[in-house]
Amino acid sequence: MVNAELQDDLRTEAQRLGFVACGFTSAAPDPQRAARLEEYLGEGRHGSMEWMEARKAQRASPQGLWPEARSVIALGMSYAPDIDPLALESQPEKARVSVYAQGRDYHDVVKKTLKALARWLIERAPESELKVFVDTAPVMEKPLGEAAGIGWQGKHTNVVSRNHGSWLFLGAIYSTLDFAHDTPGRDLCGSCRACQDACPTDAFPSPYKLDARRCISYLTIEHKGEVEEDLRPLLGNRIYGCDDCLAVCPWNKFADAAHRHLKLAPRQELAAPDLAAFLQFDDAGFRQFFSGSPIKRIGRNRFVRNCLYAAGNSGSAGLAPLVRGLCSDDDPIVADAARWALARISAAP
Ligand code: B12
Ligand code: SF4
Ligand code: SF4
Repeated sequence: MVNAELQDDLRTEAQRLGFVACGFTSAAPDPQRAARLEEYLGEGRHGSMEWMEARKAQRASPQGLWPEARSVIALGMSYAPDIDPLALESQPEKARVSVYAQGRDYHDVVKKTLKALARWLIERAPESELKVFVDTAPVMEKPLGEAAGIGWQGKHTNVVSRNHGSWLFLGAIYSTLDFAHDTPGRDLCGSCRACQDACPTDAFPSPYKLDARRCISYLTIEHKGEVEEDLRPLLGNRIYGCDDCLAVCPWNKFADAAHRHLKLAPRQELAAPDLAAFLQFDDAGFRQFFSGSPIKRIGRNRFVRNCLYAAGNSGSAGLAPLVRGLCSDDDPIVADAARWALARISAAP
């Protein structure tokens, strides 16, 4: 067992580096966690994210990915906003970019900070080995975060923290060391169902379960083709991700933007951008504007597709000339979205 002093020092170092939450749990398999992943995949709730199915055994438990792992160090970094993320709901000609994507790519910021913490640990325990993860590896970061006590998986399925609400990015370090385990986070959702009621697309078949196929985050970021016509009006002006279920969580009252990691500050020009400007991006302009942003990942075509659905939903005749120009776009999915948007604008009262 790792001595208590090293474990305490590690928590302090995590905090010094900018993680607001740090907890420890076992790397051993947890049958309930594995069964719930199985159920999620079995019901097809992951949609076209085949990579979830492909590495199911590794995802189900830390030791499934790395048999030598003994402990998981779960970490949380705050990205608490200082403005109301829902404020642009009533301004249809503005584009809503979810809070998590308004600043620098969190993958880079969290990964870099995890690596700094990893270096610190290896210097003190050179005989040990570790691996660091954020988001992209087959790791179930949310249930591991809950098991390590940094919060609980709320009814919107994300980890909620008593101190930082729903605005935490998660990261994990798998280690060959035996750390003492923290007490798992206790579910404090109670009778609240604000997130369930706030979801514009009814993406929760029941509390604690998400059907990604209906989630705007999935539709605008992960989904490659055309979005089904009956879902398009529900996207509103959300062009990259969605914050609605997170933003209404009452535990956010304890979140404070002062605890946000310095490198996660939002870019001013993404706070209330005009749809009109985004509709004019060509490939080079898109890549230049979103350099260092997670948005760059989806490419110009999917981004403009999303902006066209939002333009259609705005019903704004002022956007019609730009939309009309995109009806003959080289990308058939963009052209389809433009035709849909134009029809919707024409039909608007
Ligand atoms: C795939 C994925 C998505 C998909 C699917 C999301 C999902 N809920 O599965 C999509 C694209 C929709 C998505 C959206 C978002 N994501 Co995402 N996503 C992931 C990813 C890569 C894997 C998640 C996963 O394993 N899903 C599989 C299912 C099985 O997991 P689950 O939701 O945990 O399912 C549990 C519950 O259903 C529960 N359960 C089931 N039945 C029951 C019954 C009861 C009674 C109870 C109590 C529980 C329970 O058990 C299951 C297993 O624990 C993680 C990163 C990672 N590697 O972990 C990020 C991650 C979850 N995403 C994150 C974020 C920030 C978002 C968005 C907020 C982004 C945005 N603003 O648009 C939205 C939030 C949408 C939402 N409400 O979940 C963060 C969440 C941080 C946090 N505090 O929890 C993560 C951890 C990335 C990170 N490193 O920070 N995401
Ligand atoms: S992110 Fe938006 S669409 Fe997805 S579950 Fe939450 S409220 Fe619903
Ligand atoms: S909004 Fe309510 S039900 Fe949803 S996660 Fe927060 S406390 Fe739980």
